[in-house]
Amino acid sequence: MITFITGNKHKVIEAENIFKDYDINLEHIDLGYCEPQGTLEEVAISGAKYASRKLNKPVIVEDVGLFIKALKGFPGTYSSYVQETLGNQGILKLLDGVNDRYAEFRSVIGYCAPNSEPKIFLGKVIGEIAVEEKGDLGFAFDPIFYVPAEGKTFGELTTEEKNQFSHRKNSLEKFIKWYSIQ
Ligand code: ITT
Repeated sequence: MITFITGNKHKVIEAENIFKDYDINLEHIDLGYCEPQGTLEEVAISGAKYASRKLNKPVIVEDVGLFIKALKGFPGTYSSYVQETLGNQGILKLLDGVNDRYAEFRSVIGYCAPNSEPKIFLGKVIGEIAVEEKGDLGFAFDPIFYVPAEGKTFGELTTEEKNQFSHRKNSLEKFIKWYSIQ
């Protein structure tokens, strides 16, 4: 049994859909942990270590950032705050008239068991910031994250479709591969 520590129910739905193909039981607890300001990796390491000690169970946590090239990687590690303040419309305004719309989602999974040190797994997906919001599936930045190969935003993809190649799929799959041979 692995416990996924998150306050985001959309992450849980996606993770459950990814884990269902494997023989690993996943439970979910919203523990709330203090996130230090730092890289995605630092946040995942400290969160996983804290939660595994606190619950005395093996846990995973996930820290995500949207990195927009034309904004020099912003909002990156500030993604949560920016989603709550500027929102998608604010990001579209910042990119008004900008041609290079390259962006990446990065997901870092931190895993830790009570008596060991944390490990991290990075997954990415590349795409572009759309010129307008599209789709009402997914959550947060999904309606403005356009995937050229699909011709759609994440907001227009079902959970199953997004889970074929998302940042979360890639980080969780790396974790699952490693975990399965422990
Ligand atoms: P935790 O409790 O797991 O920390 P959170 O929602 O605070 O949940 P993050 O800090 O990892 O998650 O995410 C930073 C921001 O990016 C936040 O606003 C998320 O809603 C958003 N986000 C994360 N994954 C996303 C995805 O797959 N699609 C769109 N937005 C996403």
